[in-house]
Amino acid sequence: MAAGLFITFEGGEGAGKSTQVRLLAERLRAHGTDVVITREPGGTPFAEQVRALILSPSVAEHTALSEALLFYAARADHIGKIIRPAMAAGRAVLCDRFSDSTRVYQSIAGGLDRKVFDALEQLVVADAKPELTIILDLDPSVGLARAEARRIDAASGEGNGERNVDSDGAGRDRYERQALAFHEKLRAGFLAIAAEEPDRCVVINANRDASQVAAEVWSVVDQHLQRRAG
Ligand code: T5A
Repeated sequence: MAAGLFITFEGGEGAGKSTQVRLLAERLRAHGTDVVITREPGGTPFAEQVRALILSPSVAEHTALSEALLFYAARADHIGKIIRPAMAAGRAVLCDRFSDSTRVYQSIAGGLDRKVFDALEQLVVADAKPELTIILDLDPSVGLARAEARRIDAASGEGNGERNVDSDGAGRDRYERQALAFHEKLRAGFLAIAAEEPDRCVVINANRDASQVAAEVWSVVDQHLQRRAG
């Protein structure tokens, strides 16, 4: 793709992706970089509609292929309307989850054939791949507890409750309701991707204060930018 910067954040539930996207954006903006913050599923009106359907606890039962096709339908719109234009304009795109989440949730943990995943990835993403992926690694029980604490804050009016649109009566979306073993599989899946693609992926220990995590994220991004410039 063209000259812009495309960084994705990946990891399990409550690992701190949205928090770190926001903190990195602040830091890049302070250095004069034009930043676009976006997320998946979502990022465009159509993709947000698909998000509401996929994450709804009341969505009818469906196959892993149907689910993957929905994620890629949303992704095609997101890439075409947001990611490619921002990259062409030389902007920095920070995306909260992207294709690695499909590979982990729908393929590694969900059973979608790897060849089907690769074919969809080639068809929809092609060269619109992130040049850097930060994987926030955290014991899933800690991440789920953080998500739970946020729900309690939102219910008591202290949080913004932004994610409740996707959730059930208890405030959890369809994936957060899965058993711990599923979440352990996700964690192993993200670590396997990082081991397979060390040039693109960096694993960061997310079991620390958000400011400590942010400092390491910045160090990784700074090194990446220096390598790129040199
Ligand atoms: N999905 C997505 C797929 O199955 N396939 C796909 O292809 C894609 C793209 C998206 C769901 O869709 C699935 C994966 C997901 O299940 P979502 O609501 O976007 O749903 O879910 P998450 O991305 O997991 O979002 P979360 O909000 O749950 O997690 P984050 O973004 O990792 O965490 P964040 O930053 O919102 O923080 C959570 C809470 O912890 C606190 C925050 O203040 C917040 O309250 N926190 C910390 N607390 C202590 N220490 C730290 N270091 C902290 N950092 C943040």
